[in-house]
Amino acid sequence: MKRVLYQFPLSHYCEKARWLLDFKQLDYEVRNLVPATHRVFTLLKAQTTTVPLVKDGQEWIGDSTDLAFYLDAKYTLRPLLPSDPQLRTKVVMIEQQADKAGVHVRRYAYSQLLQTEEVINLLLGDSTLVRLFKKQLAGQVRQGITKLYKITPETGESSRLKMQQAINDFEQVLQQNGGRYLVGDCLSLADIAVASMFAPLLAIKDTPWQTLKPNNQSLQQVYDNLSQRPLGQWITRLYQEQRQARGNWRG
Ligand SMILES: N[C@@H](CCC(=O)N[C@@H](CS)C(=O)NCC(=O)O)C(=O)O
Repeated sequence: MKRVLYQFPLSHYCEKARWLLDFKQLDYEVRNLVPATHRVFTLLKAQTTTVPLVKDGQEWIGDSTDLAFYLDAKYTLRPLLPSDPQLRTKVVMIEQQADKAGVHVRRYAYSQLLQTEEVINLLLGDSTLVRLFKKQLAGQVRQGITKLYKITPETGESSRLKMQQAINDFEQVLQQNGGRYLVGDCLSLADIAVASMFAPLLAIKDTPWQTLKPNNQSLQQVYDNLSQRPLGQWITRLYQEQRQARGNWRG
């Protein structure tokens, strides 16, 4: 039976799921869902309201963290989590911190970019239905996202600060571990989670965010700052050396 990833191309949690599946060298199809209407499907299949959602044979996995544990238990080659208990605990902790930071990256980025055409194109895709009703759908999706993620100039700014704090923290962990990986001496769930959560701010080639260009000074500063810092350079290098991004995010 086919393995399928249901996703939003723009979502960095979906990028994490794609990377996890790619790392395990598993074949899968990518299917895009339209925001808001996706809930009917995800609730029905996995009692969840969010994507990524993965179908693997008879199994439905509706959260990127659950997916990592599921994949490691079922496909034991190329482990995502170390077997050493101490390292494993560290990986789990960093992964959770990354997921939390991801909420702030998302809120800040939307506070700056939600009105742009590029974001709407990525959110809505290019189906016939979308082409016919793009304007109405765009308005509704923008409104829905603003409400769901509580996006205002104030929450955006507060998320920017929390994001910067997270960058400092992860950078420290990276440097303490020698600069190559966050935990131990090989790629783990921790690296994949942190890199996926911050990748939207680096406009890396062959990622969904390559077309999102800073449209104001605040965002330009955030991009410049991250790309010049050790964490940003490490993420960019990880993408070049380990990600082999294949453009499969398009679905
Ligand atoms: N903890 C979840 C978070 C996933 C998540 O927040 N997904 C967002 C897209 S970035 C989503 O599906 N939002 C739609 C909604 O909540 O209706 C995971 O790691 O999979």
